[in-house]
Amino acid sequence: MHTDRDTLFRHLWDNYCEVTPSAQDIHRLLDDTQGGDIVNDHIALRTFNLEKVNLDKLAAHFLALGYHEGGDYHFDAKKLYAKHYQHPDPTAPKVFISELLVDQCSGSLQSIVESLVSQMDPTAVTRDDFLYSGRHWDVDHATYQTLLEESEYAAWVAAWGYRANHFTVSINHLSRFKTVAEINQALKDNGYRVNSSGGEVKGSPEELLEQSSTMADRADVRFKDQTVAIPSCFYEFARRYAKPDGELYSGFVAASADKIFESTDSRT
Ligand code: OOG
Ligand code: NI
Repeated sequence: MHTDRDTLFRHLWDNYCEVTPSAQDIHRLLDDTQGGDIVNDHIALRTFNLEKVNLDKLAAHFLALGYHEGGDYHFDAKKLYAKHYQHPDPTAPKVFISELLVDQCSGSLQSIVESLVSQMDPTAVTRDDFLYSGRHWDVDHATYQTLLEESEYAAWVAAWGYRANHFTVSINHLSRFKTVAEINQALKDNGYRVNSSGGEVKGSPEELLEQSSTMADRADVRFKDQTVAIPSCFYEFARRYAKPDGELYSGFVAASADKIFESTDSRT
């Protein structure tokens, strides 16, 4: 298990940037105009709810670093369940981990996912590098397409495996950009696509969280039979508001998260 949080997040960031060149460019765009450091609000990870690799197995890496469980979230239509984790150190990025409820999916999806996960070394999930170790199975492009028809999320995890699905800039810590709308405008001015599912700004001050995200980059995946460019990872922006007690809200908003999941869906 990791003993050093900064090292883990540095590895996660480097691994994420390998398939998300726009994140580095946007990071630079924000840096250039601020002259300061970018603070990460949160990262997100995805998995299947099979015993070998479920949400709790991923969460264990963060619990070992002193994180504790925050809220939990249900996404019935997408057959997903998620929990968030936060650290007593307020500068530590929060972590949003979701899992596909495989048992609620079709028999064919269940057997595909089970056969992928069965290829995995059972000790891999506890290794220090697991959270940025990518795919532990061989999968052909046709199988990816079959999964895509039923669950874009399942197809994404099958193709990419274990890695940060996105990093999220804390708008609260930026100096020039103050609102999600301003960031969205700057992104569009620079040629990026903003996820517009449910509106470009997700959430509201009343919900204590406003968010937006880019549509995922595309990067090459080496499938068993061929190499194909598919949606990889995206960049997100979050602005948090204070609760009545004066502390910034630290949870997530399920209705917004539901739409942010679609940032890897090139069909929308
Ligand atoms: C997570 C989507 C939800 C948020 O901030 O609400 C999310 C994902 O796409 O894996 O990131
Ligand atoms: Ni997010």
